[in-house]
Amino acid sequence: MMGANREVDVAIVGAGFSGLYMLHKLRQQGLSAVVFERGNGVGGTWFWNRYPGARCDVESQDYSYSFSPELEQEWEWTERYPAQPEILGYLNHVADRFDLRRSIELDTEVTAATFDEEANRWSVTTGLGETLRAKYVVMATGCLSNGRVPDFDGMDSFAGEVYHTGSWPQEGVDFTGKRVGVIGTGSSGIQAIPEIAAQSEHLTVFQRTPSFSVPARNAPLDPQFLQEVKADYPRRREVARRSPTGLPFLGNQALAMDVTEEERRDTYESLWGAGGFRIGGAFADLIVNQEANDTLAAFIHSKIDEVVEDPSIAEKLKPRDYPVSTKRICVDSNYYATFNRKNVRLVDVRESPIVGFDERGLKTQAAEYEFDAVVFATGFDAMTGALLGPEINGVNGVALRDHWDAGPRTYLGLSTVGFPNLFIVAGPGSPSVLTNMVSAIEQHVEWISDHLAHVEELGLSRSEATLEAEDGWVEQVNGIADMTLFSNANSWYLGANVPGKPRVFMPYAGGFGAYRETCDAVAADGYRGFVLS
Ligand code: NA7
Repeated sequence: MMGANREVDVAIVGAGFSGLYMLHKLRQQGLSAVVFERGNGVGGTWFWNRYPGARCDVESQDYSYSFSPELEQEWEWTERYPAQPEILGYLNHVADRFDLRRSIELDTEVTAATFDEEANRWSVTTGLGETLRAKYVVMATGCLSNGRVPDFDGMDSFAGEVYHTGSWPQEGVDFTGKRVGVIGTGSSGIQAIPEIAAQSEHLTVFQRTPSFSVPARNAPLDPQFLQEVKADYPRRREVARRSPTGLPFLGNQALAMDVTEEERRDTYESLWGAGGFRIGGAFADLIVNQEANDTLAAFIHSKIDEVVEDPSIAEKLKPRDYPVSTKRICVDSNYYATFNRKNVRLVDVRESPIVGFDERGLKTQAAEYEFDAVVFATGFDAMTGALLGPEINGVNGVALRDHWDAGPRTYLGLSTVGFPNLFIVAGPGSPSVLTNMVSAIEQHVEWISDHLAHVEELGLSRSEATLEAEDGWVEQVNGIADMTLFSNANSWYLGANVPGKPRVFMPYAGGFGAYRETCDAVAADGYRGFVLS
Protein backbone atom coordinates (compact mmCIF):
# COMPACT_ATOMS: atom_id res chain seq x y z
CA MET A 1 0.00 0.00 0.00
CA MET A 2 2.97 2.35 0.36
CA GLY A 3 3.70 4.83 -2.40
CA ALA A 4 3.25 8.45 -3.39
CA ASN A 5 0.09 7.73 -5.35
CA ARG A 6 -1.87 6.21 -2.55
CA GLU A 7 -5.31 7.77 -2.30
CA VAL A 8 -8.19 7.12 0.11
CA ASP A 9 -11.50 8.74 0.81
CA VAL A 10 -10.67 9.54 4.41
CA ALA A 11 -7.45 9.86 6.39
CA ILE A 12 -8.08 9.51 10.10
CA VAL A 13 -5.46 10.74 12.56
CA GLY A 14 -5.43 8.78 15.81
CA ALA A 15 -6.52 5.27 16.87
CA GLY A 16 -8.17 5.94 20.21
CA PHE A 17 -11.90 5.76 20.96
CA SER A 18 -12.55 8.33 18.19
CA GLY A 19 -10.40 6.96 15.40
CA LEU A 20 -11.46 3.34 15.89
CA TYR A 21 -15.17 4.10 15.70
CA MET A 22 -14.68 6.59 12.84
CA LEU A 23 -12.93 3.89 10.81
CA HIS A 24 -15.64 1.34 11.52
CA LYS A 25 -18.40 3.80 10.61
CA LEU A 26 -16.80 4.95 7.35
CA ARG A 27 -16.14 1.39 6.24
CA GLN A 28 -19.77 0.53 6.86
CA GLN A 29 -20.82 3.31 4.50
CA GLY A 30 -18.46 2.15 1.79
CA LEU A 31 -15.75 4.80 2.09
CA SER A 32 -12.10 3.82 2.09
CA ALA A 33 -10.17 4.98 5.11
CA VAL A 34 -6.78 4.67 6.72
CA VAL A 35 -5.87 5.48 10.33
CA PHE A 36 -2.47 6.89 11.21
CA GLU A 37 -1.43 6.35 14.81
CA ARG A 38 1.83 7.53 16.34
CA GLY A 39 1.80 4.90 19.11
CA ASN A 40 2.82 1.31 18.56
CA GLY A 41 -0.65 0.15 19.56
CA VAL A 42 -4.25 1.32 19.44
CA GLY A 43 -5.92 3.00 22.41
CA GLY A 44 -4.95 6.69 22.27
CA THR A 45 -5.16 8.24 25.73
CA TRP A 46 -5.40 4.75 27.24
CA PHE A 47 -2.35 3.61 25.35
CA TRP A 48 -0.15 6.36 26.75
CA ASN A 49 -1.43 6.96 30.29
CA ARG A 50 -0.15 3.81 32.01
CA TYR A 51 0.99 5.41 35.25
CA PRO A 52 0.28 3.53 38.49
CA GLY A 53 -3.33 4.00 39.52
CA ALA A 54 -4.47 5.19 36.06
CA ARG A 55 -8.20 4.70 35.98
CA CYS A 56 -11.17 6.34 34.31
CA ASP A 57 -13.36 8.63 36.42
CA VAL A 58 -16.50 7.53 34.52
CA GLU A 59 -18.04 4.22 35.55
CA SER A 60 -17.20 1.20 33.39
CA GLN A 61 -20.65 0.41 32.04
CA ASP A 62 -21.02 3.96 30.74
CA TYR A 63 -17.45 4.49 29.52
CA SER A 64 -18.04 2.17 26.59
CA TYR A 65 -19.33 2.29 23.03
CA SER A 66 -23.07 2.08 22.51
CA PHE A 67 -23.00 1.51 18.73
CA SER A 68 -22.94 -2.28 18.92
CA PRO A 69 -25.48 -4.11 21.11
CA GLU A 70 -23.43 -7.30 20.64
CA LEU A 71 -20.30 -5.59 21.97
CA GLU A 72 -22.30 -4.19 24.88
CA GLN A 73 -23.48 -7.67 25.80
CA GLU A 74 -20.27 -9.62 25.36
CA TRP A 75 -17.77 -7.36 27.16
CA GLU A 76 -17.49 -7.97 30.90
CA TRP A 77 -16.29 -5.00 32.94
CA THR A 78 -14.81 -6.07 36.25
CA GLU A 79 -14.62 -2.93 38.40
CA ARG A 80 -16.83 0.05 39.09
CA TYR A 81 -14.22 2.36 37.52
CA PRO A 82 -12.16 0.75 34.76
CA ALA A 83 -8.40 0.69 35.24
CA GLN A 84 -6.21 1.65 32.29
CA PRO A 85 -5.25 -1.96 31.34
CA GLU A 86 -8.90 -2.95 31.16
CA ILE A 87 -9.84 -0.03 28.90
CA LEU A 88 -6.84 -0.73 26.70
CA GLY A 89 -7.92 -4.39 26.55
CA TYR A 90 -11.43 -3.28 25.56
CA LEU A 91 -10.14 -1.08 22.74
CA ASN A 92 -7.90 -3.86 21.47
CA HIS A 93 -10.89 -6.17 21.54
CA VAL A 94 -12.86 -3.60 19.50
CA ALA A 95 -10.01 -3.36 16.98
CA ASP A 96 -10.05 -7.14 16.53
CA ARG A 97 -13.77 -7.68 16.70
CA PHE A 98 -14.50 -5.18 13.94
CA ASP A 99 -11.42 -6.18 11.92
CA LEU A 100 -10.02 -2.66 12.14
CA ARG A 101 -6.31 -3.39 12.31
CA ARG A 102 -5.77 -3.89 8.57
CA SER A 103 -6.52 -0.17 8.05
CA ILE A 104 -4.45 1.14 10.97
CA GLU A 105 -0.84 2.14 10.49
CA LEU A 106 0.99 2.22 13.81
CA ASP A 107 4.20 4.08 14.62
CA THR A 108 3.10 6.61 12.04
CA GLU A 109 2.85 10.22 13.05
CA VAL A 110 1.10 12.70 10.78
CA THR A 111 3.46 15.64 10.38
CA ALA A 112 1.60 17.75 7.81
CA ALA A 113 -1.66 18.08 5.90
CA THR A 114 -2.03 20.47 2.98
CA PHE A 115 -5.21 21.27 1.10
CA ASP A 116 -5.04 21.26 -2.69
CA GLU A 117 -7.75 23.66 -3.82
CA GLU A 118 -7.70 22.61 -7.46
CA ALA A 119 -8.42 19.00 -6.67
CA ASN A 120 -10.23 19.46 -3.34
CA ARG A 121 -7.93 16.89 -1.83
CA TRP A 122 -5.73 16.82 1.24
CA SER A 123 -2.11 15.69 1.02
CA VAL A 124 -1.27 14.03 4.30
CA THR A 125 2.41 13.56 5.12
CA THR A 126 3.69 11.14 7.72
CA GLY A 127 6.89 10.98 9.70
CA LEU A 128 7.84 7.99 7.56
CA GLY A 129 8.07 10.36 4.61
CA GLU A 130 4.98 9.11 2.82
CA THR A 131 2.38 11.44 1.35
CA LEU A 132 -1.14 10.18 0.91
CA ARG A 133 -4.03 11.90 -0.85
CA ALA A 134 -7.39 11.96 0.89
CA LYS A 135 -10.67 13.66 0.10
CA TYR A 136 -11.40 14.12 3.79
CA VAL A 137 -9.31 14.30 6.93
CA VAL A 138 -10.69 13.47 10.37
CA MET A 139 -8.60 14.62 13.31
CA ALA A 140 -9.33 11.99 15.96
CA THR A 141 -6.38 13.19 17.97
CA GLY A 142 -7.87 13.40 21.47
CA CYS A 143 -8.14 16.24 23.95
CA LEU A 144 -5.30 15.24 26.26
CA SER A 145 -2.64 13.90 23.93
CA ASN A 146 0.33 16.23 24.15
CA GLY A 147 1.97 15.96 27.55
CA ARG A 148 3.61 19.02 29.05
CA VAL A 149 6.79 19.05 31.07
CA PRO A 150 7.58 22.50 32.49
CA ASP A 151 10.85 24.00 31.44
CA PHE A 152 12.76 23.95 34.75
CA ASP A 153 16.38 25.07 34.82
CA GLY A 154 18.95 22.31 34.84
CA MET A 155 16.55 19.46 34.11
CA ASP A 156 19.01 17.75 31.78
CA SER A 157 21.57 17.54 34.57
CA PHE A 158 19.31 15.40 36.80
CA ALA A 159 20.90 11.93 36.98
CA GLY A 160 17.80 10.04 38.16
CA GLU A 161 14.83 8.63 36.25
CA VAL A 162 12.29 11.05 34.75
CA TYR A 163 8.72 10.16 33.78
CA HIS A 164 5.59 11.94 32.57
CA THR A 165 2.27 10.32 33.48
CA GLY A 166 1.04 10.76 29.91
CA SER A 167 3.87 8.80 28.27
CA TRP A 168 4.52 6.09 30.81
CA PRO A 169 6.92 3.24 29.88
CA GLN A 170 5.04 0.21 28.57
CA GLU A 171 7.08 -2.14 30.72
CA GLY A 172 6.06 -0.24 33.89
CA VAL A 173 8.28 1.29 36.56
CA ASP A 174 9.36 -0.24 39.86
CA PHE A 175 9.79 2.42 42.55
CA THR A 176 10.68 -0.07 45.29
CA GLY A 177 13.37 1.35 47.58
CA LYS A 178 13.45 4.66 45.70
CA ARG A 179 13.09 8.28 46.74
CA VAL A 180 10.51 9.73 44.39
CA GLY A 181 9.26 13.25 43.67
CA VAL A 182 5.88 13.83 42.02
CA ILE A 183 5.20 17.26 40.55
CA GLY A 184 1.53 18.03 39.97
CA THR A 185 -1.68 17.25 41.81
CA GLY A 186 -4.34 17.09 39.07
CA SER A 187 -6.24 13.87 38.31
CA SER A 188 -3.12 12.00 37.19
CA GLY A 189 -1.03 12.98 40.21
CA ILE A 190 -3.88 12.24 42.58
CA GLN A 191 -4.29 8.73 41.15
CA ALA A 192 -0.55 8.00 41.03
CA ILE A 193 0.46 9.43 44.43
CA PRO A 194 -1.17 6.77 46.69
CA GLU A 195 0.28 3.96 44.55
CA ILE A 196 3.77 5.42 44.41
CA ALA A 197 3.65 6.18 48.15
CA ALA A 198 2.84 2.53 48.88
CA GLN A 199 5.70 1.24 46.73
CA SER A 200 8.52 3.72 47.16
CA GLU A 201 10.81 4.29 50.08
CA HIS A 202 9.88 7.94 50.26
CA LEU A 203 7.63 10.25 48.26
CA THR A 204 7.66 14.04 48.05
CA VAL A 205 4.62 15.67 46.44
CA PHE A 206 5.10 19.10 44.93
CA GLN A 207 1.74 20.84 44.87
CA ARG A 208 1.13 24.19 43.18
CA THR A 209 -2.68 24.18 43.23
CA PRO A 210 -4.63 21.73 45.39
CA SER A 211 -7.50 19.88 43.66
CA PHE A 212 -10.96 19.10 44.94
CA SER A 213 -10.97 15.33 45.12
CA VAL A 214 -13.77 12.93 45.99
CA PRO A 215 -13.49 9.25 46.87
CA ALA A 216 -14.10 6.85 43.97
CA ARG A 217 -15.25 4.03 46.24
CA ASN A 218 -14.03 1.72 43.55
CA ALA A 219 -14.93 -1.95 43.97
CA PRO A 220 -15.39 -5.10 41.91
CA LEU A 221 -18.52 -4.83 39.78
CA ASP A 222 -21.36 -6.99 41.02
CA PRO A 223 -22.18 -9.41 38.14
CA GLN A 224 -25.87 -9.07 39.00
CA PHE A 225 -25.65 -5.28 38.60
CA LEU A 226 -23.85 -5.66 35.28
CA GLN A 227 -26.59 -8.02 34.05
CA GLU A 228 -29.23 -5.46 34.98
CA VAL A 229 -27.32 -2.73 33.16
CA LYS A 230 -26.98 -4.92 30.08
CA ALA A 231 -30.70 -5.64 30.04
CA ASP A 232 -31.39 -1.92 30.37
CA TYR A 233 -28.77 -0.59 27.91
CA PRO A 234 -31.20 0.80 25.27
CA ARG A 235 -32.94 3.00 27.82
CA ARG A 236 -29.75 3.89 29.66
CA ARG A 237 -27.96 4.99 26.49
CA GLU A 238 -30.94 7.02 25.35
CA VAL A 239 -30.92 8.99 28.61
CA ALA A 240 -27.16 9.53 28.23
CA ARG A 241 -27.60 10.82 24.67
CA ARG A 242 -29.97 13.53 25.89
CA SER A 243 -28.38 14.37 29.25
CA PRO A 244 -26.16 17.40 29.92
CA THR A 245 -23.15 15.20 30.65
CA GLY A 246 -23.48 12.24 28.30
CA LEU A 247 -24.08 10.11 31.40
CA PRO A 248 -27.31 8.23 32.04
CA PHE A 249 -28.74 10.59 34.61
CA LEU A 250 -30.04 14.10 34.48
CA GLY A 251 -28.63 15.77 37.61
CA ASN A 252 -30.54 17.46 40.36
CA GLN A 253 -32.59 20.46 39.24
CA ALA A 254 -32.91 21.82 42.83
CA LEU A 255 -30.83 24.84 43.79
CA ALA A 256 -28.37 24.66 46.68
CA MET A 257 -29.49 28.06 47.88
CA ASP A 258 -33.15 26.99 47.98
CA VAL A 259 -32.67 24.25 50.55
CA THR A 260 -31.66 24.37 54.22
CA GLU A 261 -28.08 23.94 55.33
CA GLU A 262 -29.02 20.59 56.80
CA GLU A 263 -30.58 19.36 53.55
CA ARG A 264 -27.53 20.50 51.64
CA ARG A 265 -25.22 18.68 53.98
CA ASP A 266 -27.32 15.51 53.76
CA THR A 267 -27.21 15.65 49.97
CA TYR A 268 -23.44 16.14 49.94
CA GLU A 269 -22.94 13.40 52.53
CA SER A 270 -24.95 10.92 50.56
CA LEU A 271 -23.08 11.69 47.31
CA TRP A 272 -19.72 11.64 49.11
CA GLY A 273 -20.68 8.23 50.47
CA ALA A 274 -21.72 7.03 47.01
CA GLY A 275 -18.40 8.17 45.54
CA GLY A 276 -17.48 9.71 42.21
CA PHE A 277 -17.90 13.17 40.72
CA ARG A 278 -21.71 13.23 40.74
CA ILE A 279 -21.34 15.41 43.81
CA GLY A 280 -20.39 18.21 41.38
CA GLY A 281 -23.94 18.07 40.04
CA ALA A 282 -25.56 17.85 43.47
CA PHE A 283 -27.41 21.10 42.78
CA ALA A 284 -28.10 22.93 39.55
CA ASP A 285 -26.65 26.26 40.68
CA LEU A 286 -23.22 25.00 41.80
CA ILE A 287 -21.48 25.94 38.55
CA VAL A 288 -23.20 29.32 38.13
CA ASN A 289 -23.52 30.73 41.65
CA GLN A 290 -20.42 31.36 43.77
CA GLU A 291 -22.37 31.30 47.04
CA ALA A 292 -23.81 27.89 46.18
CA ASN A 293 -20.40 26.65 45.08
CA ASP A 294 -18.86 27.80 48.37
CA THR A 295 -21.15 25.41 50.26
CA LEU A 296 -19.73 22.43 48.40
CA ALA A 297 -16.18 23.72 48.79
CA ALA A 298 -16.71 24.03 52.55
CA PHE A 299 -18.09 20.49 52.66
CA ILE A 300 -15.05 19.07 50.86
CA HIS A 301 -12.75 21.08 53.14
CA SER A 302 -14.47 19.50 56.15
CA LYS A 303 -13.86 16.04 54.67
CA ILE A 304 -10.16 16.82 54.22
CA ASP A 305 -10.06 17.82 57.90
CA GLU A 306 -11.67 14.51 58.86
CA VAL A 307 -9.09 12.43 56.98
CA VAL A 308 -5.79 14.31 57.27
CA GLU A 309 -4.27 14.04 60.74
CA ASP A 310 -1.90 17.03 60.63
CA PRO A 311 -4.02 20.22 60.50
CA SER A 312 -1.29 22.22 58.76
CA ILE A 313 -1.14 19.64 55.94
CA ALA A 314 -4.92 19.51 55.75
CA GLU A 315 -4.91 23.28 55.34
CA LYS A 316 -2.45 23.10 52.46
CA LEU A 317 -4.56 20.46 50.70
CA LYS A 318 -7.68 22.67 50.66
CA PRO A 319 -8.33 24.47 47.39
CA ARG A 320 -9.31 28.05 48.17
CA ASP A 321 -8.80 30.14 45.08
CA TYR A 322 -11.18 28.67 42.51
CA PRO A 323 -14.71 27.25 42.55
CA VAL A 324 -15.38 23.49 42.72
CA SER A 325 -15.77 21.89 39.24
CA THR A 326 -14.13 24.77 37.38
CA LYS A 327 -11.16 22.43 37.26
CA ARG A 328 -12.16 18.82 36.77
CA ILE A 329 -13.07 17.24 40.12
CA CYS A 330 -10.61 14.44 40.83
CA VAL A 331 -11.85 10.98 41.77
CA ASP A 332 -9.38 9.22 44.03
CA SER A 333 -8.63 6.14 46.07
CA ASN A 334 -7.00 7.08 49.39
CA TYR A 335 -5.50 10.34 48.18
CA TYR A 336 -5.94 12.49 51.29
CA ALA A 337 -5.12 9.57 53.63
CA THR A 338 -1.79 9.16 51.81
CA PHE A 339 -0.60 12.32 53.56
CA ASN A 340 -0.87 10.51 56.91
CA ARG A 341 1.89 8.13 55.85
CA LYS A 342 5.30 8.55 57.42
CA ASN A 343 7.08 8.24 54.06
CA VAL A 344 5.14 11.05 52.34
CA ARG A 345 5.74 14.77 52.53
CA LEU A 346 3.85 17.62 50.88
CA VAL A 347 5.69 20.64 49.52
CA ASP A 348 3.66 23.70 48.61
CA VAL A 349 5.41 25.25 45.63
CA ARG A 350 3.21 28.32 45.79
CA GLU A 351 4.93 29.10 49.10
CA SER A 352 8.37 28.14 47.83
CA PRO A 353 8.51 27.77 44.03
CA ILE A 354 10.75 25.27 42.28
CA VAL A 355 13.96 27.00 41.25
CA GLY A 356 15.49 24.22 39.19
CA PHE A 357 17.13 20.81 39.01
CA ASP A 358 20.67 19.61 39.54
CA GLU A 359 22.27 16.19 39.33
CA ARG A 360 20.77 14.95 42.59
CA GLY A 361 17.30 16.40 42.55
CA LEU A 362 15.51 19.72 42.66
CA LYS A 363 15.64 22.93 44.62
CA THR A 364 12.82 25.14 45.76
CA GLN A 365 13.35 28.61 47.15
CA ALA A 366 13.31 27.04 50.63
CA ALA A 367 15.06 23.65 50.38
CA GLU A 368 16.85 20.98 48.34
CA TYR A 369 15.42 17.53 47.65
CA GLU A 370 17.30 14.44 46.44
CA PHE A 371 15.53 11.87 44.29
CA ASP A 372 16.11 8.63 42.46
CA ALA A 373 13.10 9.35 40.24
CA VAL A 374 10.91 12.34 39.40
CA VAL A 375 7.39 11.99 37.99
CA PHE A 376 5.85 14.85 36.09
CA ALA A 377 2.08 14.75 36.54
CA THR A 378 2.00 18.17 34.96
CA GLY A 379 -0.80 17.69 32.46
CA PHE A 380 -1.26 18.41 28.80
CA ASP A 381 -1.42 21.06 26.14
CA ALA A 382 -5.11 20.22 26.16
CA MET A 383 -7.67 20.32 23.37
CA THR A 384 -5.53 22.15 20.79
CA GLY A 385 -2.06 20.64 21.35
CA ALA A 386 -2.51 17.62 19.12
CA LEU A 387 -4.38 19.61 16.46
CA LEU A 388 -1.65 22.21 16.19
CA GLY A 389 1.20 19.67 16.25
CA PRO A 390 1.15 18.82 12.54
CA GLU A 391 1.63 21.60 9.99
CA ILE A 392 -1.93 21.92 8.69
CA ASN A 393 -2.37 24.33 5.78
CA GLY A 394 -5.79 25.05 4.31
CA VAL A 395 -7.17 27.42 1.67
CA ASN A 396 -4.60 29.94 0.40
CA GLY A 397 -1.95 28.07 2.36
CA VAL A 398 -3.20 29.53 5.65
CA ALA A 399 -1.84 27.60 8.63
CA LEU A 400 -4.26 26.34 11.27
CA ARG A 401 -1.85 27.74 13.85
CA ASP A 402 -2.39 31.22 12.37
CA HIS A 403 -6.16 30.86 12.07
CA TRP A 404 -6.20 29.89 15.77
CA ASP A 405 -3.62 32.44 16.80
CA ALA A 406 -5.96 34.06 19.33
CA GLY A 407 -7.43 30.73 20.44
CA PRO A 408 -9.29 27.92 18.70
CA ARG A 409 -12.18 28.92 16.41
CA THR A 410 -14.61 26.31 15.18
CA TYR A 411 -18.14 25.82 13.96
CA LEU A 412 -19.73 23.29 16.34
CA GLY A 413 -16.27 22.13 17.42
CA LEU A 414 -16.34 20.02 14.25
CA SER A 415 -15.02 22.23 11.49
CA THR A 416 -13.01 25.42 11.04
CA VAL A 417 -13.15 28.06 8.31
CA GLY A 418 -10.58 27.74 5.55
CA PHE A 419 -10.00 24.03 6.16
CA PRO A 420 -12.55 22.33 3.91
CA ASN A 421 -13.24 18.62 4.30
CA LEU A 422 -11.34 18.54 7.58
CA PHE A 423 -13.32 17.48 10.62
CA ILE A 424 -12.40 17.26 14.28
CA VAL A 425 -13.75 14.71 16.74
CA ALA A 426 -14.41 16.30 20.15
CA GLY A 427 -12.76 19.52 19.06
CA PRO A 428 -12.64 22.82 20.94
CA GLY A 429 -16.11 24.37 20.91
CA SER A 430 -17.80 21.00 21.51
CA PRO A 431 -18.85 19.53 24.90
CA SER A 432 -16.02 16.94 24.85
CA VAL A 433 -14.13 17.08 28.14
CA LEU A 434 -17.14 18.36 30.11
CA THR A 435 -18.98 15.14 29.29
CA ASN A 436 -18.56 11.41 29.18
CA MET A 437 -15.98 11.42 26.37
CA VAL A 438 -17.24 8.21 24.79
CA SER A 439 -20.75 9.66 24.38
CA ALA A 440 -19.31 12.86 22.93
CA ILE A 441 -17.09 10.91 20.55
CA GLU A 442 -19.91 8.68 19.30
CA GLN A 443 -22.12 11.69 18.61
CA HIS A 444 -19.36 13.42 16.63
CA VAL A 445 -18.37 10.32 14.68
CA GLU A 446 -21.99 9.70 13.73
CA TRP A 447 -22.54 13.33 12.74
CA ILE A 448 -19.38 13.39 10.59
CA SER A 449 -20.33 10.08 9.00
CA ASP A 450 -23.83 11.37 8.14
CA HIS A 451 -22.36 14.59 6.81
CA LEU A 452 -19.91 12.81 4.50
CA ALA A 453 -22.71 10.53 3.30
CA HIS A 454 -24.74 13.64 2.45
CA VAL A 455 -21.87 15.27 0.53
CA GLU A 456 -21.19 12.01 -1.33
CA GLU A 457 -24.84 11.45 -2.19
CA LEU A 458 -25.01 14.87 -3.76
CA GLY A 459 -21.88 14.05 -5.75
CA LEU A 460 -20.11 17.07 -4.28
CA SER A 461 -16.46 17.47 -3.46
CA ARG A 462 -16.17 20.10 -0.78
CA SER A 463 -17.70 21.02 2.59
CA GLU A 464 -16.60 24.12 4.45
CA ALA A 465 -17.94 26.10 7.39
CA THR A 466 -18.75 29.76 6.71
CA LEU A 467 -17.10 32.59 8.60
CA GLU A 468 -20.51 33.80 9.74
CA ALA A 469 -21.33 30.39 11.22
CA GLU A 470 -17.96 30.15 12.92
CA ASP A 471 -18.20 33.67 14.36
CA GLY A 472 -21.68 32.91 15.66
CA TRP A 473 -20.57 29.65 17.26
CA VAL A 474 -17.48 31.17 18.90
CA GLU A 475 -19.71 33.88 20.33
CA GLN A 476 -22.20 31.32 21.61
CA VAL A 477 -19.51 29.15 23.25
CA ASN A 478 -18.00 32.21 24.96
CA GLY A 479 -21.43 33.53 25.97
CA ILE A 480 -22.35 30.27 27.67
CA ALA A 481 -18.99 30.07 29.46
CA ASP A 482 -19.50 33.63 30.70
CA MET A 483 -22.72 32.55 32.42
CA THR A 484 -20.76 30.05 34.49
CA LEU A 485 -17.95 30.19 37.05
CA PHE A 486 -15.55 28.38 34.70
CA SER A 487 -13.50 31.49 33.92
CA ASN A 488 -12.65 31.88 37.62
CA ALA A 489 -10.04 29.10 37.56
CA ASN A 490 -6.67 28.89 35.87
CA SER A 491 -7.56 25.57 34.29
CA TRP A 492 -6.48 23.70 31.20
CA TYR A 493 -10.04 24.27 29.91
CA LEU A 494 -8.82 27.85 29.43
CA GLY A 495 -5.31 26.97 28.31
CA ALA A 496 -4.06 28.62 31.50
CA ASN A 497 -1.59 25.79 32.22
CA VAL A 498 0.49 26.48 29.10
CA PRO A 499 2.57 29.66 29.23
CA GLY A 500 1.63 31.94 26.32
CA LYS A 501 -1.48 29.99 25.30
CA PRO A 502 -4.45 32.31 24.55
CA ARG A 503 -6.90 32.38 27.45
CA VAL A 504 -10.09 31.09 25.83
CA PHE A 505 -12.62 28.75 27.42
CA MET A 506 -12.44 25.88 24.93
CA PRO A 507 -15.25 23.38 25.63
CA TYR A 508 -18.95 24.07 24.98
CA ALA A 509 -20.60 24.35 28.41
CA GLY A 510 -24.24 24.37 27.31
CA GLY A 511 -24.72 20.65 27.93
CA PHE A 512 -24.37 17.60 25.73
CA GLY A 513 -28.09 17.07 25.07
CA ALA A 514 -28.62 20.67 23.96
CA TYR A 515 -25.49 20.49 21.82
CA ARG A 516 -26.70 17.32 20.11
CA GLU A 517 -30.00 19.03 19.30
CA THR A 518 -28.11 21.92 17.71
CA CYS A 519 -26.00 19.55 15.59
CA ASP A 520 -29.11 17.61 14.55
CA ALA A 521 -30.91 20.84 13.64
CA VAL A 522 -27.93 22.01 11.55
CA ALA A 523 -28.05 18.72 9.64
CA ALA A 524 -31.83 18.79 9.22
CA ASP A 525 -31.50 22.29 7.83
CA GLY A 526 -29.32 21.08 4.94
CA TYR A 527 -26.14 21.62 6.96
CA ARG A 528 -26.79 25.23 7.77
CA GLY A 529 -23.54 27.16 8.14
CA PHE A 530 -21.65 24.93 5.69
CA VAL A 531 -21.04 25.68 2.02
CA LEU A 532 -21.23 22.46 0.04
CA SER A 533 -19.88 22.54 -3.49
P1 NA7 B 1 -3.80 18.59 35.10
O1 NA7 B 1 -5.16 18.45 35.62
O2 NA7 B 1 -3.51 19.68 34.12
O3 NA7 B 1 -2.82 18.71 36.35
C1 NA7 B 1 -1.48 19.11 36.21
C2 NA7 B 1 -0.90 19.40 37.55
O4 NA7 B 1 0.47 19.77 37.39
C3 NA7 B 1 -1.57 20.56 38.26
O5 NA7 B 1 -1.60 20.29 39.63
C4 NA7 B 1 -0.63 21.71 37.96
O6 NA7 B 1 -0.70 22.79 38.86
C5 NA7 B 1 0.70 21.02 38.04
N1 NA7 B 1 1.73 21.76 37.35
C6 NA7 B 1 1.79 22.08 36.06
N2 NA7 B 1 2.89 22.80 35.79
C7 NA7 B 1 3.53 22.95 36.97
C8 NA7 B 1 4.71 23.62 37.37
N3 NA7 B 1 5.46 24.29 36.49
N4 NA7 B 1 5.08 23.56 38.67
C9 NA7 B 1 4.31 22.90 39.56
N5 NA7 B 1 3.18 22.26 39.25
C10 NA7 B 1 2.79 22.29 37.98
O7 NA7 B 1 -3.30 17.24 34.38
P2 NA7 B 1 -3.65 15.74 34.76
O8 NA7 B 1 -2.83 14.88 33.88
O9 NA7 B 1 -3.58 15.52 36.20
O10 NA7 B 1 -5.17 15.59 34.38
C11 NA7 B 1 -5.64 15.93 33.09
C12 NA7 B 1 -7.02 15.41 32.89
O11 NA7 B 1 -6.98 13.99 32.71
C13 NA7 B 1 -7.96 15.56 34.03
O12 NA7 B 1 -8.52 16.82 34.14
C14 NA7 B 1 -9.00 14.50 33.76
O13 NA7 B 1 -9.93 14.97 32.80
C15 NA7 B 1 -8.20 13.40 33.17
P3 NA7 B 1 -1.63 24.07 38.51
O14 NA7 B 1 -3.03 23.60 38.73
O15 NA7 B 1 -1.38 24.41 37.07
O16 NA7 B 1 -1.18 25.11 39.44
